[in-house]
Amino acid sequence: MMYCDKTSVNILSALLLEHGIQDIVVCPGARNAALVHNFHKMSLEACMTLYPVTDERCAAFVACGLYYAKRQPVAVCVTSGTALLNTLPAVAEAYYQHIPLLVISADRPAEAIGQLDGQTLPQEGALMPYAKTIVLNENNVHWCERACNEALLALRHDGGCPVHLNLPISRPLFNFNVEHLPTVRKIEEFTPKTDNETLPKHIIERIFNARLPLLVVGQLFPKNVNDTRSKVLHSALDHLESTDGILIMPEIISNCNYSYRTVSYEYSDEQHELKPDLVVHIGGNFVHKRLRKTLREQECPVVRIEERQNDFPDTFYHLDTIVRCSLAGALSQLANRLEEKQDVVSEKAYFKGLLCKERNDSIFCEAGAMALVSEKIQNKIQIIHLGNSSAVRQASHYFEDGPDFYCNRGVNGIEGTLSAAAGHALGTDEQVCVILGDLSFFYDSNALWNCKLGGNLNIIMFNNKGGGIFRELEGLDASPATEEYVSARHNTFAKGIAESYGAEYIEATDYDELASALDVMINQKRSRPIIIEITIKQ
Ligand SMILES: Cc1ncc(C[n+]2csc(CCOP(=O)(O)OP(=O)(O)O)c2C)c(N)n1
Repeated sequence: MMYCDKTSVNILSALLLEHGIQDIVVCPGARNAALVHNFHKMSLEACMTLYPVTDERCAAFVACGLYYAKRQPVAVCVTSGTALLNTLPAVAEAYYQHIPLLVISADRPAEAIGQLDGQTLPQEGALMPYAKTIVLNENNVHWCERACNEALLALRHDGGCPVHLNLPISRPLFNFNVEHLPTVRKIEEFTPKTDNETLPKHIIERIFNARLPLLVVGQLFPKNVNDTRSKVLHSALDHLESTDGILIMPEIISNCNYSYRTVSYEYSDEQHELKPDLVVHIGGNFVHKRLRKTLREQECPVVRIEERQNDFPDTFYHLDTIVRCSLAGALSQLANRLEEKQDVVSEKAYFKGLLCKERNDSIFCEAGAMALVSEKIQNKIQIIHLGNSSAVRQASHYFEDGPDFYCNRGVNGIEGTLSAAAGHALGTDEQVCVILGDLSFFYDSNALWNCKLGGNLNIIMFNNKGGGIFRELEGLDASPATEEYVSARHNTFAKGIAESYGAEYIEATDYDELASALDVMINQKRSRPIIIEITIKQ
């Protein structure tokens, strides 16, 4: 007997075994037949026990009963439509009794939902609020591995809970011609029992024994006097950096003092392959695409240190362990254990050598203007908000570490950059500077409609008459819609807005004007915000 030919079903089957699921209650149906077929084959090979139950409402309660007897996570597999809804009473019961009940539902592919197909209803979220849905993609191996692991590990969260795994399965449904289940990536999860425990010993030893361990740092808050957590976290990172026992690659918005490396990586020679043998991943959103791409392409295992209970970021596609513990604690623990590694020292030297911050003064361009802005305000203004799109990218090429960098990078929206900076300026007596593009500025210009704003809000807007980032995207220039509809080209200026809201306004159209505008911004006291509009010819 062979396995079915569905990638998602075969990955799930293999991971059920890896995670030790031994009991599955199965219900009849065509859409879930490939699942039931695989489970049947696995039961014949004595890997698991199948319990056929026709009524899905009973089936899910039978699964609860199996848990009472065995105290091991248990699964129920149902077909699409109301079959899934009928598991809801047992799922609610499982929720309140902390029963690790995995509901595996087969589904129609997304295009069939709402199209009057048989046995079809929206299945995602159907068991909420008692069980969250994790959806698989039929053919995407990375997605299936991550999602199956996430679901199987989530069963043990909160002392045990129900989880819903939904598998869209398309026709043909009944090809059984695959000889072996695939070799799958099992992800391990560690949650220390007490707050004082952090990384498990074997993870520390893996990092210690790696030739070139790489710590990739996404967005982190800068240190702040009112925030002990960030202070402790950054001093742990600095301590770790001083060991030379791990190569740290942070971004400008990680607010670490070695962020040049990530941007230097963009300049690095194709011949210079960064080949870590272990990646440790911390922090939030990551801006630089080249490093992310490299790590996705390499077969290098990733350990994620995650403070949240439910997040499961497999950003680099090779997650093999997720440790849910205090980040600062974990990094301090590592810093105390790690020792200098030759490969780390030479990679650090390589990236330092790549630093290139020269600007070409012959044409007034965004890069040159950003270089001048960074030169002028670097040591004068401590709090800098960066707009999404080009601002955060350009800034990381020119600013040195030192200021506190903020960015609405959680979801990269352009709508609230100015408002967040305005809020920051309202909450502090220090100077706050926000650097952003024109669409971001005009979108959020209502932020200035606030009579409480004082002279500590400094706005530097790059007006390139539209979403400049779209002009850089390879291939998009082939579309005649790009300028008018994608970049949203416009001819709007901030002068009138500044007048309406009582802000000071200076336009800069070349380097000299920009330099003197920045001098005014830095040196003159004022009672209302200032806007420098850098107009770049397109
Ligand atoms: C709320 C929201 N709408 C749309 C987008 C999609 N988007 C990403 S970048 C961008 C253009 C931003 O233009 P601008 O602020 O002028 O910066 P530039 O691209 O010129 O650097 C847009 C519209 C978004 N990120 N957020």
